[in-house]
Amino acid sequence: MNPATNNPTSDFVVGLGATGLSIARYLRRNEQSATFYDTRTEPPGVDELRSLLPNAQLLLGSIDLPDHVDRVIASPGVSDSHPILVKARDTKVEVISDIELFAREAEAPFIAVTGSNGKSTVTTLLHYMCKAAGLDVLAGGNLGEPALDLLDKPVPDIYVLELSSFHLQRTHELPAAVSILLNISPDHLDWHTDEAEYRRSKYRIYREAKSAVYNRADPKAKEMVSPIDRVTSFGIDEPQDGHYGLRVEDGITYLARGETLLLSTRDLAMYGIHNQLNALAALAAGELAGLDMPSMLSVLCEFPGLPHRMQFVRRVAAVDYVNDSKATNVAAAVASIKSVDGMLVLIAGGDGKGGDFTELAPVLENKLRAAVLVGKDAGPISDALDTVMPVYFAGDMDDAVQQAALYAEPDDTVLLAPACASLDQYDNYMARGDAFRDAVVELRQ
Ligand code: UMA
Ligand code: ADP
Repeated sequence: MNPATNNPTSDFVVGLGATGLSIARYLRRNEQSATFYDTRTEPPGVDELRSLLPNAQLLLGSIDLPDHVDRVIASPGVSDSHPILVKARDTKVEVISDIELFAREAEAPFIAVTGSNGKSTVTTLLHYMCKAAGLDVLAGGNLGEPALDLLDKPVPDIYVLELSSFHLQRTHELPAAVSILLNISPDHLDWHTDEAEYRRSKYRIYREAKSAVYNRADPKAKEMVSPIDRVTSFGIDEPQDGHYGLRVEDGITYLARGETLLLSTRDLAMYGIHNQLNALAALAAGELAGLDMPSMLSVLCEFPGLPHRMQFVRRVAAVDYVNDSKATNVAAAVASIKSVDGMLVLIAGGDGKGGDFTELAPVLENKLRAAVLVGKDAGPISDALDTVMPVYFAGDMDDAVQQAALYAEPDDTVLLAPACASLDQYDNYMARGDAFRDAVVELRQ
């Protein structure tokens, strides 16, 4: 027992953001404390930590891992290459995520959702589907509300957790009732050592799953779920018995389970093929969680998608303006470009996180009226688009939208799908999407 913290183990919490504060609340509920640390000298959350745990030790800036530490609980934003975490690993100190603590303590089953893209959409669909089926449900994790804060509420029938690769990398036990891996494409290569490590962290979601949903297009996922008793696949092809996919009958595309047609994609309230896949994955997971089909389908008919994901903003001078600010990596931008019919003016750019922009050019072939690029990685994106010119540069979002309006022709779409994180110019993707919307609202008809 460390007398300074009242803990049976001497915990060292890294990060004073949303996760760090949720860990502080969790420790306080358990009448424990810890040493808190943030790599920044002026992090957020200091005042809240002081009021939650007045006696907790707080260390800031560049320091060495103290000798007495026997467990590190690390916030997702801090990568394993940070010297504190390197030292922890080298000295065999356990490093865990907040999700590991959640999984150890949760008294209700949980559904775990990951993937490079579509996580928030599927987590939210499952949240609403559970509700529609009459279950008491709480959702959180990467979606917004930190997982440990969910434990401070009355125990529900089920939890739905959105998990990032950062979470999964440091989660060793995850006995999810249902685990879902939607897709994997390169992302967060500024956090992970390389793409292989990023992929490995995603597949960790299946390790202790009681049942699993996998994407048929990913052979590695199929291999990873093979030890699990109850597995269901989803994909855009025709599904075999008991699995989910798309079927076309009389020219109409349907979401289907085996040979059973469930819902015409025209009745799906969300937009784009990627959202058809998200809907299929949610249905597969909902079935494994015991939800009834009519409740699940009613949600698919009503849920229009989350803000900043293929969100229609306004039609000006016969041009549609669509906000997909949450397309923060190349694969997401590819999915949103594919879901636009006709010609488009693309607004892209920001912090590319080490992503490879060359995949944008093929999907923009014969579809790009013009690209308007902003932010830190406008240059590399421009290089990658040299086969599908024209490309223009803009200083900020107002400039980008005004230029886009000049280049767009009637019936085109102006699409904000940045293929990059927003953090070089905005607090987050929502602020970027809001800036786009505000600029569009200013346009004259
Ligand atoms: N930071 C430091 N030093 C520290 C701690 C943090 O510089 O000691 C920086 C990080 O590098 C990062 C920022 O502070 O830029 C926030 O990091 P954090 O780990 O404190 O983040 P939280 O505020 O706890 O928010 C985290 C998730 N953020 C990240 O994974 C970066 C949130 O997901 C999540 O909603 C929240 O926990 C609650 O679970 C956001 C996110 O961007 C939406 N996630 C990534 C994504 O979706 O692409 C994975
Ligand atoms: P995440 O939480 O994984 O970031 P979201 O549901 O918030 O995912 O969607 C983010 C963006 O990813 C969307 O705006 C869209 O551009 C893209 N997207 C969503 N679902 C998929 C999918 N299944 N496949 C590819 N891209 C997708």
